Amino acid sequence: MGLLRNRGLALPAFLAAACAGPGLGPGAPPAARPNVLLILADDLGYADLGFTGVSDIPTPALDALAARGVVCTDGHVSASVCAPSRAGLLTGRYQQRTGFECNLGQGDGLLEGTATFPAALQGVGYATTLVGKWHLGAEAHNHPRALGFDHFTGLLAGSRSYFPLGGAKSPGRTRRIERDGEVVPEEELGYLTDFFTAEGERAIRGRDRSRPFFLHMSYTAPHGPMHAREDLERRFSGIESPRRRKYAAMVAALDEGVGRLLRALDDEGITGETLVVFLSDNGGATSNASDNGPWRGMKGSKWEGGQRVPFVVSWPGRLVPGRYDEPVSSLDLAATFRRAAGAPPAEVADGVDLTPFLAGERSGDGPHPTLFWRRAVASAAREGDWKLIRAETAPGVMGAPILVNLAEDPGERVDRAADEPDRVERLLGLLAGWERAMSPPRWLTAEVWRENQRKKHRMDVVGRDAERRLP
Ligand SMILES: [Ca+2]
Repeated sequence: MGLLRNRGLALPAFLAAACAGPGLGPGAPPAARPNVLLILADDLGYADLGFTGVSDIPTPALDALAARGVVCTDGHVSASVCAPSRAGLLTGRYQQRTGFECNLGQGDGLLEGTATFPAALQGVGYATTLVGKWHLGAEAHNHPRALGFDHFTGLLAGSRSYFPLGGAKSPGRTRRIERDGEVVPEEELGYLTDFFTAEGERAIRGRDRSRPFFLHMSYTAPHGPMHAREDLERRFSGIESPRRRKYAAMVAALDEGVGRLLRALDDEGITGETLVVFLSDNGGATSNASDNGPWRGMKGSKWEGGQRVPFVVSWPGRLVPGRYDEPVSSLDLAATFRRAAGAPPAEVADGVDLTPFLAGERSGDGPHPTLFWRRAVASAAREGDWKLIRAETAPGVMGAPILVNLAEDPGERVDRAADEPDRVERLLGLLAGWERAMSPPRWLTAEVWRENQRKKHRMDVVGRDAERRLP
Protein backbone atom coordinates (compact mmCIF):
# COMPACT_ATOMS: atom_id res chain seq x y z
CA MET A 1 0.00 0.00 0.00
CA GLY A 2 1.28 3.43 -0.85
CA LEU A 3 1.96 5.92 1.85
CA LEU A 4 0.46 9.36 1.91
CA ARG A 5 3.28 10.48 4.11
CA ASN A 6 3.86 14.21 4.06
CA ARG A 7 1.29 14.74 1.37
CA GLY A 8 -1.89 16.72 1.49
CA LEU A 9 -1.38 18.07 4.97
CA ALA A 10 0.87 20.91 5.88
CA LEU A 11 1.73 20.52 9.53
CA PRO A 12 2.78 23.74 11.20
CA ALA A 13 6.50 23.82 11.89
CA PHE A 14 6.20 23.36 15.65
CA LEU A 15 4.27 20.17 15.15
CA ALA A 16 6.15 18.88 12.15
CA ALA A 17 9.32 19.05 14.23
CA ALA A 18 7.71 16.99 16.95
CA CYS A 19 6.18 14.53 14.50
CA ALA A 20 9.01 12.82 12.73
CA GLY A 21 7.01 9.59 12.62
CA PRO A 22 5.22 7.19 14.88
CA GLY A 23 7.66 6.40 17.62
CA LEU A 24 8.31 3.10 19.25
CA GLY A 25 6.30 2.62 22.37
CA PRO A 26 8.24 2.95 25.56
CA GLY A 27 8.27 -0.83 25.85
CA ALA A 28 6.56 -1.65 29.08
CA PRO A 29 2.80 -1.57 28.85
CA PRO A 30 1.20 1.37 30.64
CA ALA A 31 -0.66 1.17 33.86
CA ALA A 32 -3.48 -1.26 33.29
CA ARG A 33 -6.83 -0.05 32.10
CA PRO A 34 -6.62 3.63 31.21
CA ASN A 35 -9.50 6.02 31.54
CA VAL A 36 -10.88 6.86 28.11
CA LEU A 37 -11.94 10.36 27.07
CA LEU A 38 -13.48 10.49 23.60
CA ILE A 39 -14.11 14.02 22.34
CA LEU A 40 -16.23 14.34 19.23
CA ALA A 41 -16.75 17.60 17.35
CA ASP A 42 -19.69 18.03 14.98
CA ASP A 43 -19.30 19.22 11.38
CA LEU A 44 -15.85 20.67 12.10
CA GLY A 45 -13.89 21.75 9.02
CA TYR A 46 -10.72 19.74 8.45
CA ALA A 47 -8.47 22.79 8.31
CA ASP A 48 -10.05 24.72 11.18
CA LEU A 49 -7.54 23.79 13.88
CA GLY A 50 -4.02 25.00 14.46
CA PHE A 51 -2.50 21.59 13.83
CA THR A 52 -4.35 21.18 10.55
CA GLY A 53 -3.41 24.60 9.26
CA VAL A 54 -5.99 27.17 10.37
CA SER A 55 -4.90 30.80 10.25
CA ASP A 56 -7.77 32.72 11.82
CA ILE A 57 -8.89 30.61 14.82
CA PRO A 58 -6.39 29.91 17.61
CA THR A 59 -6.97 26.42 19.05
CA PRO A 60 -4.28 26.11 21.72
CA ALA A 61 -5.88 23.27 23.66
CA LEU A 62 -6.43 20.99 20.68
CA ASP A 63 -2.97 21.84 19.38
CA ALA A 64 -1.51 20.85 22.74
CA LEU A 65 -3.42 17.57 22.60
CA ALA A 66 -2.11 16.98 19.07
CA ALA A 67 1.44 17.77 20.13
CA ARG A 68 1.34 15.17 22.88
CA GLY A 69 -0.54 12.58 20.81
CA VAL A 70 -0.35 10.78 17.51
CA VAL A 71 -1.92 12.79 14.69
CA CYS A 72 -3.54 10.47 12.15
CA THR A 73 -3.26 12.39 8.90
CA ASP A 74 -5.41 9.94 6.93
CA GLY A 75 -8.17 9.49 9.51
CA HIS A 76 -11.72 8.78 8.34
CA VAL A 77 -15.20 8.41 9.64
CA SER A 78 -17.54 5.75 8.26
CA ALA A 79 -20.13 8.26 7.03
CA SER A 80 -20.08 11.90 6.04
CA VAL A 81 -23.24 12.82 7.98
CA CYS A 82 -23.93 12.76 11.71
CA ALA A 83 -26.07 9.79 12.69
CA PRO A 84 -24.59 6.95 10.61
CA SER A 85 -21.08 8.17 11.45
CA ARG A 86 -21.91 7.93 15.15
CA ALA A 87 -23.50 4.50 14.68
CA GLY A 88 -20.24 3.25 13.17
CA LEU A 89 -18.15 4.89 15.87
CA LEU A 90 -20.04 3.44 18.83
CA THR A 91 -20.35 -0.08 17.44
CA GLY A 92 -17.05 -0.49 15.59
CA ARG A 93 -19.00 -2.00 12.70
CA TYR A 94 -20.02 -0.62 9.36
CA GLN A 95 -23.39 0.83 10.25
CA GLN A 96 -24.81 -0.56 7.00
CA ARG A 97 -24.60 -4.05 8.54
CA THR A 98 -27.79 -3.22 10.41
CA GLY A 99 -29.27 -0.87 7.85
CA PHE A 100 -28.28 2.33 9.68
CA GLU A 101 -27.16 3.83 6.41
CA CYS A 102 -28.91 7.20 6.18
CA ASN A 103 -29.18 10.14 8.50
CA LEU A 104 -31.95 10.12 11.06
CA GLY A 105 -35.17 11.82 10.18
CA GLN A 106 -37.41 8.99 9.16
CA GLY A 107 -35.91 5.90 10.79
CA ASP A 108 -35.84 5.04 14.46
CA GLY A 109 -32.09 4.57 14.94
CA LEU A 110 -30.07 1.83 16.59
CA LEU A 111 -31.76 -1.53 16.99
CA GLU A 112 -32.70 -2.89 20.38
CA GLY A 113 -29.78 -4.70 21.97
CA THR A 114 -27.14 -3.20 19.65
CA ALA A 115 -23.68 -4.16 20.91
CA THR A 116 -21.78 -0.93 21.61
CA PHE A 117 -18.28 -0.54 22.97
CA PRO A 118 -19.51 1.62 25.88
CA ALA A 119 -21.60 -1.38 26.96
CA ALA A 120 -18.50 -3.59 26.67
CA LEU A 121 -16.52 -1.17 28.84
CA GLN A 122 -19.41 -1.00 31.28
CA GLY A 123 -19.29 -4.78 31.40
CA VAL A 124 -15.70 -4.79 32.62
CA GLY A 125 -16.26 -2.22 35.34
CA TYR A 126 -15.87 1.13 33.64
CA ALA A 127 -18.03 4.04 34.74
CA THR A 128 -19.50 5.29 31.47
CA THR A 129 -20.85 8.77 30.80
CA LEU A 130 -22.15 10.49 27.69
CA VAL A 131 -22.33 14.26 27.64
CA GLY A 132 -23.89 16.01 24.64
CA LYS A 133 -25.45 14.85 21.41
CA TRP A 134 -26.78 11.34 20.90
CA HIS A 135 -28.62 11.32 17.55
CA LEU A 136 -28.92 7.54 17.43
CA GLY A 137 -32.59 7.20 18.32
CA ALA A 138 -35.11 8.64 20.74
CA GLU A 139 -36.90 5.47 21.83
CA ALA A 140 -36.55 3.60 25.11
CA HIS A 141 -34.68 0.75 23.40
CA ASN A 142 -32.04 3.00 21.88
CA HIS A 143 -31.64 5.58 24.60
CA PRO A 144 -27.99 6.07 25.66
CA ARG A 145 -28.69 4.51 29.04
CA ALA A 146 -30.07 1.41 27.32
CA LEU A 147 -26.95 1.01 25.20
CA GLY A 148 -23.98 1.30 27.51
CA PHE A 149 -23.99 4.61 29.35
CA ASP A 150 -24.48 4.76 33.12
CA HIS A 151 -25.03 8.49 32.88
CA PHE A 152 -26.33 10.72 30.12
CA THR A 153 -26.54 14.49 30.11
CA GLY A 154 -27.51 15.88 26.74
CA LEU A 155 -29.98 15.82 23.89
CA LEU A 156 -31.35 12.91 21.90
CA ALA A 157 -31.62 14.92 18.67
CA GLY A 158 -28.85 16.08 16.35
CA SER A 159 -28.78 19.76 17.19
CA ARG A 160 -30.49 22.48 19.20
CA SER A 161 -30.21 26.11 20.22
CA TYR A 162 -26.95 26.96 21.98
CA PHE A 163 -28.88 29.38 24.15
CA PRO A 164 -31.72 28.59 26.56
CA LEU A 165 -35.18 28.69 25.08
CA GLY A 166 -37.80 30.58 27.02
CA GLY A 167 -41.41 31.62 26.97
CA ALA A 168 -43.42 29.98 24.24
CA LYS A 169 -40.34 28.33 22.72
CA SER A 170 -39.94 24.83 24.02
CA PRO A 171 -37.09 22.61 22.84
CA GLY A 172 -39.37 19.56 22.71
CA ARG A 173 -38.65 16.04 23.92
CA THR A 174 -35.59 15.31 21.79
CA ARG A 175 -33.95 18.74 22.03
CA ARG A 176 -34.37 19.45 25.69
CA ILE A 177 -31.40 18.65 27.89
CA GLU A 178 -31.91 15.67 30.14
CA ARG A 179 -29.64 14.53 32.92
CA ASP A 180 -30.16 10.94 34.01
CA GLY A 181 -33.84 11.10 33.23
CA GLU A 182 -34.52 14.56 34.65
CA VAL A 183 -35.07 17.56 32.42
CA VAL A 184 -32.52 20.31 33.04
CA PRO A 185 -34.38 23.66 33.14
CA GLU A 186 -33.44 25.81 30.17
CA GLU A 187 -32.41 28.73 32.37
CA GLU A 188 -29.65 26.60 33.93
CA LEU A 189 -27.97 25.91 30.60
CA GLY A 190 -26.13 29.12 29.75
CA TYR A 191 -24.16 28.60 26.53
CA LEU A 192 -24.54 24.96 25.52
CA THR A 193 -20.90 24.19 24.73
CA ASP A 194 -19.85 25.56 28.13
CA PHE A 195 -22.63 23.63 29.85
CA PHE A 196 -21.41 20.38 28.32
CA THR A 197 -17.85 21.18 29.33
CA ALA A 198 -18.92 21.80 32.93
CA GLU A 199 -20.78 18.47 32.95
CA GLY A 200 -17.65 16.75 31.66
CA GLU A 201 -15.46 18.39 34.28
CA ARG A 202 -17.90 17.27 36.94
CA ALA A 203 -17.74 13.70 35.64
CA ILE A 204 -13.93 13.75 35.82
CA ARG A 205 -13.52 15.49 39.16
CA GLY A 206 -16.37 13.65 40.83
CA ARG A 207 -15.52 10.22 39.42
CA ASP A 208 -15.65 6.99 41.37
CA ARG A 209 -11.93 6.60 42.11
CA SER A 210 -12.22 2.87 42.57
CA ARG A 211 -12.64 2.24 38.84
CA PRO A 212 -11.67 3.64 35.46
CA PHE A 213 -14.05 5.79 33.45
CA PHE A 214 -15.15 6.25 29.88
CA LEU A 215 -16.32 9.78 29.17
CA HIS A 216 -17.73 10.58 25.75
CA MET A 217 -17.87 14.33 25.17
CA SER A 218 -20.17 14.63 22.19
CA TYR A 219 -20.26 18.36 21.54
CA THR A 220 -22.77 19.82 19.09
CA ALA A 221 -20.20 22.47 18.13
CA PRO A 222 -19.66 23.74 15.52
CA HIS A 223 -22.84 22.27 13.95
CA GLY A 224 -25.55 24.87 13.31
CA PRO A 225 -27.47 26.84 14.42
CA MET A 226 -24.77 29.48 14.27
CA HIS A 227 -24.98 30.69 17.84
CA ALA A 228 -21.87 32.21 19.37
CA ARG A 229 -20.90 33.58 22.76
CA GLU A 230 -20.71 37.35 22.48
CA ASP A 231 -17.28 37.76 24.09
CA LEU A 232 -15.81 35.20 21.72
CA GLU A 233 -17.46 36.77 18.71
CA ARG A 234 -15.88 40.08 19.73
CA ARG A 235 -12.51 38.37 19.89
CA PHE A 236 -12.88 37.57 16.20
CA SER A 237 -14.04 41.02 15.10
CA GLY A 238 -11.14 41.03 12.63
CA ILE A 239 -12.83 38.28 10.60
CA GLU A 240 -14.79 39.95 7.86
CA SER A 241 -17.45 37.32 7.16
CA PRO A 242 -20.15 37.40 9.87
CA ARG A 243 -20.76 33.64 9.49
CA ARG A 244 -17.09 32.79 9.73
CA ARG A 245 -16.87 35.07 12.79
CA LYS A 246 -19.64 33.14 14.52
CA TYR A 247 -18.11 29.85 13.43
CA ALA A 248 -14.72 30.90 14.80
CA ALA A 249 -16.33 31.75 18.14
CA MET A 250 -18.06 28.35 18.22
CA VAL A 251 -14.78 26.54 17.53
CA ALA A 252 -13.04 28.69 20.16
CA ALA A 253 -15.65 27.64 22.75
CA LEU A 254 -15.04 24.03 21.80
CA ASP A 255 -11.29 24.51 22.19
CA GLU A 256 -11.79 26.23 25.55
CA GLY A 257 -13.86 23.24 26.61
CA VAL A 258 -11.18 20.79 25.58
CA GLY A 259 -8.67 22.88 27.53
CA ARG A 260 -10.81 22.72 30.64
CA LEU A 261 -11.23 18.95 30.34
CA LEU A 262 -7.50 18.40 29.88
CA ARG A 263 -6.84 20.66 32.85
CA ALA A 264 -9.24 18.60 34.94
CA LEU A 265 -7.25 15.47 34.06
CA ASP A 266 -4.05 17.30 35.05
CA ASP A 267 -5.50 18.58 38.31
CA GLU A 268 -6.64 15.09 39.18
CA GLY A 269 -3.21 13.66 38.36
CA ILE A 270 -4.64 11.23 35.80
CA THR A 271 -3.33 12.61 32.51
CA GLY A 272 -0.78 9.81 32.36
CA GLU A 273 -3.40 7.14 32.70
CA THR A 274 -6.02 8.57 30.36
CA LEU A 275 -6.37 7.74 26.68
CA VAL A 276 -7.77 10.80 24.89
CA VAL A 277 -9.11 10.73 21.34
CA PHE A 278 -10.36 13.70 19.37
CA LEU A 279 -12.09 13.67 15.99
CA SER A 280 -15.04 15.16 14.12
CA ASP A 281 -18.10 13.12 13.15
CA ASN A 282 -17.79 14.30 9.52
CA GLY A 283 -16.21 17.03 7.46
CA GLY A 284 -17.08 20.70 7.47
CA ALA A 285 -20.68 21.40 6.49
CA THR A 286 -21.87 23.52 3.61
CA SER A 287 -23.82 25.72 6.03
CA ASN A 288 -21.44 26.61 8.88
CA ALA A 289 -18.58 28.59 7.26
CA SER A 290 -16.12 25.78 7.93
CA ASP A 291 -12.98 25.16 5.87
CA ASN A 292 -11.95 21.71 4.66
CA GLY A 293 -8.60 23.01 3.47
CA PRO A 294 -6.99 20.87 0.78
CA TRP A 295 -9.84 18.40 0.44
CA ARG A 296 -12.52 18.40 -2.20
CA GLY A 297 -16.10 18.19 -0.96
CA MET A 298 -17.92 18.88 2.27
CA LYS A 299 -20.25 17.13 4.70
CA GLY A 300 -22.36 14.56 2.91
CA SER A 301 -19.90 13.58 0.21
CA LYS A 302 -17.55 10.72 -0.61
CA TRP A 303 -14.83 13.20 -1.49
CA GLU A 304 -12.21 13.50 1.22
CA GLY A 305 -13.77 16.70 2.56
CA GLY A 306 -16.83 14.74 3.63
CA GLN A 307 -15.21 11.94 5.56
CA ARG A 308 -11.56 12.76 6.28
CA VAL A 309 -11.35 14.41 9.68
CA PRO A 310 -8.88 15.72 12.26
CA PHE A 311 -7.99 12.58 14.24
CA VAL A 312 -5.75 12.55 17.32
CA VAL A 313 -4.96 9.72 19.71
CA SER A 314 -3.11 10.67 22.89
CA TRP A 315 -2.04 8.04 25.38
CA PRO A 316 0.86 9.26 27.50
CA GLY A 317 3.13 6.44 28.58
CA ARG A 318 1.97 4.21 25.75
CA LEU A 319 2.22 6.24 22.54
CA VAL A 320 5.13 8.49 21.68
CA PRO A 321 3.92 11.74 20.11
CA GLY A 322 4.16 11.71 16.34
CA ARG A 323 2.09 11.28 13.24
CA TYR A 324 0.64 8.28 11.48
CA ASP A 325 -0.05 8.44 7.76
CA GLU A 326 -1.76 5.16 6.88
CA PRO A 327 -5.56 5.19 6.62
CA VAL A 328 -7.36 4.69 9.92
CA SER A 329 -11.08 4.75 10.66
CA SER A 330 -13.42 5.80 13.41
CA LEU A 331 -14.48 2.13 13.25
CA ASP A 332 -11.14 1.31 14.89
CA LEU A 333 -11.86 3.17 18.09
CA ALA A 334 -14.24 0.53 19.45
CA ALA A 335 -11.61 -2.21 19.11
CA THR A 336 -8.90 0.12 20.45
CA PHE A 337 -10.87 1.02 23.54
CA ARG A 338 -12.07 -2.54 24.17
CA ARG A 339 -8.51 -3.78 24.06
CA ALA A 340 -7.18 -1.00 26.29
CA ALA A 341 -9.96 -1.66 28.80
CA GLY A 342 -9.44 -5.41 28.82
CA ALA A 343 -12.92 -6.01 27.41
CA PRO A 344 -13.47 -8.97 25.08
CA PRO A 345 -13.38 -8.24 21.35
CA ALA A 346 -16.71 -7.74 19.58
CA GLU A 347 -18.31 -10.71 17.84
CA VAL A 348 -18.41 -8.70 14.62
CA ALA A 349 -15.89 -5.90 14.12
CA ASP A 350 -14.84 -3.87 11.11
CA GLY A 351 -12.15 -1.97 13.00
CA VAL A 352 -8.94 -3.06 14.68
CA ASP A 353 -6.96 -2.04 17.76
CA LEU A 354 -4.89 0.91 16.55
CA THR A 355 -2.46 0.92 19.45
CA PRO A 356 0.27 -1.32 17.96
CA PHE A 357 0.10 0.62 14.70
CA LEU A 358 0.32 4.02 16.37
CA ALA A 359 3.08 2.76 18.66
CA GLY A 360 5.16 1.70 15.66
CA GLU A 361 5.05 -1.95 16.72
CA ARG A 362 3.44 -3.04 13.44
CA SER A 363 5.45 -2.31 10.36
CA GLY A 364 4.33 -2.65 6.76
CA ASP A 365 0.75 -2.06 5.76
CA GLY A 366 -1.63 -0.14 7.94
CA PRO A 367 -4.75 -1.50 9.56
CA HIS A 368 -7.03 -1.10 6.51
CA PRO A 369 -6.11 -2.54 3.10
CA THR A 370 -9.62 -1.43 2.08
CA LEU A 371 -12.28 0.96 3.35
CA PHE A 372 -15.86 1.38 2.13
CA TRP A 373 -18.63 3.95 2.34
CA ARG A 374 -22.24 3.95 1.18
CA ARG A 375 -25.26 6.16 1.75
CA ALA A 376 -28.14 5.14 -0.45
CA VAL A 377 -27.32 6.67 -3.84
CA ALA A 378 -23.54 7.03 -3.55
CA SER A 379 -20.76 4.70 -2.46
CA ALA A 380 -16.98 4.57 -2.40
CA ALA A 381 -14.18 2.05 -2.06
CA ARG A 382 -10.60 2.79 -1.09
CA GLU A 383 -7.61 0.52 -1.60
CA GLY A 384 -4.20 2.00 -0.91
CA ASP A 385 -3.95 5.35 -2.61
CA TRP A 386 -6.85 4.64 -4.98
CA LYS A 387 -10.47 5.58 -4.35
CA LEU A 388 -13.46 4.79 -6.49
CA ILE A 389 -16.67 6.80 -6.15
CA ARG A 390 -19.92 5.63 -7.68
CA ALA A 391 -23.13 7.66 -7.58
CA GLU A 392 -26.50 7.71 -9.25
CA THR A 393 -27.04 10.38 -11.87
CA ALA A 394 -30.83 10.10 -11.63
CA PRO A 395 -33.13 7.95 -9.46
CA GLY A 396 -32.19 4.34 -10.15
CA VAL A 397 -29.59 5.25 -12.79
CA MET A 398 -26.00 4.53 -11.75
CA GLY A 399 -23.37 6.86 -13.18
CA ALA A 400 -19.93 5.89 -14.44
CA PRO A 401 -17.46 5.29 -11.60
CA ILE A 402 -14.89 7.96 -10.79
CA LEU A 403 -11.36 6.88 -9.88
CA VAL A 404 -8.86 9.10 -8.10
CA ASN A 405 -5.33 8.61 -6.79
CA LEU A 406 -5.04 10.34 -3.44
CA ALA A 407 -1.23 10.29 -3.35
CA GLU A 408 -0.77 12.02 -6.68
CA ASP A 409 -3.94 14.04 -6.53
CA PRO A 410 -5.04 14.72 -2.94
CA GLY A 411 -7.52 17.33 -4.16
CA GLU A 412 -9.29 14.66 -6.30
CA ARG A 413 -9.29 16.79 -9.43
CA VAL A 414 -8.47 14.15 -12.03
CA ASP A 415 -10.71 11.19 -12.89
CA ARG A 416 -8.38 8.31 -13.76
CA ALA A 417 -11.12 5.79 -14.56
CA ALA A 418 -10.57 5.88 -18.34
CA ASP A 419 -6.87 5.04 -18.15
CA GLU A 420 -7.15 2.50 -15.30
CA PRO A 421 -10.00 0.18 -16.38
CA ASP A 422 -8.55 -2.85 -14.57
CA ARG A 423 -8.31 -0.96 -11.33
CA VAL A 424 -11.88 0.25 -11.74
CA GLU A 425 -13.02 -3.34 -12.19
CA ARG A 426 -11.05 -4.46 -9.16
CA LEU A 427 -12.48 -1.74 -6.92
CA LEU A 428 -16.02 -2.36 -8.21
CA GLY A 429 -15.53 -6.02 -7.33
CA LEU A 430 -14.30 -5.18 -3.84
CA LEU A 431 -17.24 -2.83 -3.36
CA ALA A 432 -19.71 -5.46 -4.54
CA GLY A 433 -18.19 -7.98 -2.14
CA TRP A 434 -18.50 -5.55 0.74
CA GLU A 435 -22.09 -4.69 -0.20
CA ARG A 436 -23.04 -8.37 -0.09
CA ALA A 437 -22.12 -8.37 3.61
CA MET A 438 -24.27 -5.32 4.32
CA SER A 439 -28.04 -4.93 4.70
CA PRO A 440 -30.36 -2.68 2.75
CA PRO A 441 -30.99 0.70 4.36
CA ARG A 442 -33.77 0.48 6.95
CA TRP A 443 -34.86 3.99 5.98
CA LEU A 444 -33.99 6.66 3.47
CA THR A 445 -33.81 10.40 3.87
CA ALA A 446 -35.81 12.87 1.83
CA GLU A 447 -35.34 12.95 -1.92
CA VAL A 448 -33.71 16.39 -1.78
CA TRP A 449 -30.71 14.93 0.08
CA ARG A 450 -30.45 12.07 -2.37
CA GLU A 451 -30.60 14.48 -5.29
CA ASN A 452 -27.86 16.63 -3.74
CA GLN A 453 -25.70 13.54 -3.34
CA ARG A 454 -26.16 12.67 -7.00
CA LYS A 455 -25.07 16.15 -7.98
CA LYS A 456 -22.21 16.67 -5.56
CA HIS A 457 -20.30 13.67 -6.90
CA ARG A 458 -20.12 15.02 -10.42
CA MET A 459 -16.63 15.91 -11.66
CA ASP A 460 -17.91 19.25 -12.95
CA VAL A 461 -19.08 20.45 -9.54
CA VAL A 462 -15.86 22.23 -8.64
CA GLY A 463 -15.02 24.69 -5.89
CA ARG A 464 -16.50 25.63 -2.54
CA ASP A 465 -19.20 27.88 -3.92
CA ALA A 466 -20.55 25.08 -6.08
CA GLU A 467 -20.22 22.58 -3.20
CA ARG A 468 -22.07 24.89 -0.80
CA ARG A 469 -25.03 25.02 -3.13
CA LEU A 470 -25.52 21.24 -2.56
CA PRO A 471 -25.92 20.66 1.19
CA1 LIG B 1 -22.06 16.04 12.00
